[in-house]
Amino acid sequence: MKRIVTIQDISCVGKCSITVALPIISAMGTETAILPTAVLSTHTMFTGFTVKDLQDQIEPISAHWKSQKINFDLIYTGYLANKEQIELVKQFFKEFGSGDVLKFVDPAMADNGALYWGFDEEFAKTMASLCGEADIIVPNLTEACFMTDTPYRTDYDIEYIHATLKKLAALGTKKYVVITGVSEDVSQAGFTGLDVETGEFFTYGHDRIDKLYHGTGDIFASVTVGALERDYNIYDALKLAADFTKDCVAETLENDPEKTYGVDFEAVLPSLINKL
Ligand code: PXL
Repeated sequence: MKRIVTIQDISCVGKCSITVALPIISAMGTETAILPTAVLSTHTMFTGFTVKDLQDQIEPISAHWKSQKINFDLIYTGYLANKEQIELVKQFFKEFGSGDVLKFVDPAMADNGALYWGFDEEFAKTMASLCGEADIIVPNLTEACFMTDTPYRTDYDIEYIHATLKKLAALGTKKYVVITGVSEDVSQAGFTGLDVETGEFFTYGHDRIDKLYHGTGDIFASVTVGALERDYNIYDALKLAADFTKDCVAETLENDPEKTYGVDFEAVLPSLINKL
């Protein structure tokens, strides 16, 4: 059985990061190891949340895994709380990421034109350097803009998206750079990407649901990783992820439209598994 490791926080309530990645990737049939970087009572969009930093555990956990000859087919990183954690992940890439191991980075740090609580532009630049060491990156448009010094636009066109993808590729990502949530048909959501090796752009669009929920980027990234581990090609993996994320948003809109945290992916997970 394939085994991946995901490196991100545990938000105990919030339906994001590890509490999304672990159930989804496991249900898709891949062993999912976790390297938690922090424990928060909720994600950072709540007020008054607690945080216990676990970054002093990254090195000893890695050393133990090395001593046990544990390795991974893919390393998936999501929300990282500070620049030091990003540097520790780079070290982890060196130790566990050689050969065929895919390095998949979701630079979860911003949305809707703004950085999340606690992050600044310097953090975004450090995240950009991690993206440069990855094989696949899946920023949303806001994250892509922060990492490439591109003014964020809501009235974008495909030329702007392609230009931003080229700037992302210049960070050094080896295989695919993808901007999530944008499609060639700008009235639609989906994704647009660039195959760095061939220089070809690709895109997929579906009807846009005008409602923002937290953690949808983590759902998207997790399904993509789960599908890649089932040997889907990149386009089919991203398409599966985009459709599933849309279904999760639609489900949540029906159940609990004012929900302030993650989407109701649990209700839609069986239909994802049936599609595989
Ligand atoms: O889904 C991204 C995410 C993950 N983890 C924490 C967050 C967020 C977004 O705000 O706060 C702790």
